[in-house]
Amino acid sequence: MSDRYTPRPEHKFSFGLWTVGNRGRDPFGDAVRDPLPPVDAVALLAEVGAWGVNLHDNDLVPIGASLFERDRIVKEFIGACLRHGIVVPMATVNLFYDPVFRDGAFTSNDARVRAYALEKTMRAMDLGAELGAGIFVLWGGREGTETDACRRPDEAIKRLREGVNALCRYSIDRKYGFRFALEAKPNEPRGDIYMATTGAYLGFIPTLDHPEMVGVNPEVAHEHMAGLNVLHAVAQAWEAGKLFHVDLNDQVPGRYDQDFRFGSANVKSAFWLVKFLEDVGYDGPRHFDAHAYRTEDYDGVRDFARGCMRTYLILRERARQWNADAEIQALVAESGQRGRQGLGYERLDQLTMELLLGVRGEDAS
Ligand code: GCO
Ligand code: MN
Ligand code: MN
Repeated sequence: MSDRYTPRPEHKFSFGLWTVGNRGRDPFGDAVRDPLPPVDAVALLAEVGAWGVNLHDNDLVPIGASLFERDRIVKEFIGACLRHGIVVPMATVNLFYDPVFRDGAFTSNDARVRAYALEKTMRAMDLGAELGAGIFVLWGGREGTETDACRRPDEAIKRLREGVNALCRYSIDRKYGFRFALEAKPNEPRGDIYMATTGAYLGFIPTLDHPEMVGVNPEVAHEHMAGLNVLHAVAQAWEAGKLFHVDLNDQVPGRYDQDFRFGSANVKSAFWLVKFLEDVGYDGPRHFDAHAYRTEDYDGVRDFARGCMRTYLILRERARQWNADAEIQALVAESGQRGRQGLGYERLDQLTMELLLGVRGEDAS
């Protein structure tokens, strides 16, 4: 059944293979869902109405696969995407699972690990280009420390810069045309990850050889983990022309890395974020980097994926309603008038809450 919250390709909703394919492992317990082969993930995404699928190199091609095996897997995957009308907007690289990366990839003290990380990323770029991806995300999950005895943090930044510069050169040499989106996270899996916030990356990008090729991929949960306001991070990125991608999910501050369904933990901050993306006309992918609860089977995974998109579309409608609400707009306009002592924000926020809670009818607008 389709209604006005039914996802359509122009909404650009995407999911990673690792999101719907998440098997519910956590540090205390094993997998609860069977593996989801990539071609089945594509079918599932098409069924729920998504537009795109993203992947790490090893979500699709296992580490150590022969070239022959790799080509067979890629061909089969491209076939599934074509059959189901699913595109691959973004590709990324797994520089965190293999124990060789336990003390970092581009920032490792071991030159051989740094070289391997670069080589692995270039192969992942080859794969992404073959699949038609235009965005390449770099998330340095292992680039960090438990003890700062290991290296000077400024040395780590220099190594990271060298790495990103080399990848930009590679994209230029191969004419891939990638736009790199750097994704910050404050911690998990490392005690502390370098470049803890989107703002840190926005300071780093102008120091690169090809800053025009590099932007950011802010994630809701990552900013919330740090106790920050994700809207402000996204807005700064947008204003700098650097919002190349966005990872939507949810997270209660002060908890483990939850990766909840978009909008499920803090509906008000999700609302402001959707309203911003829609108001400014962000036209990149809306990527849901989240996963279903560990209690779910694959029907629950479908519910999870549908829920992410549906919540986004409902909030988009609420944002339009907010923009068209005469009383709300009058309050916004009045707050800029000089001479008033009280600014009326209590009333404005309450009206926003009532609109979100559904007691402010559409005729109020
Ligand atoms: C996390 C990150 C990852 C990255 C992904 C893309 O917290 O694990 O959000 O999901 O987004 O690895 O590089
Ligand atoms: Mn994350
Ligand atoms: Mn992410």
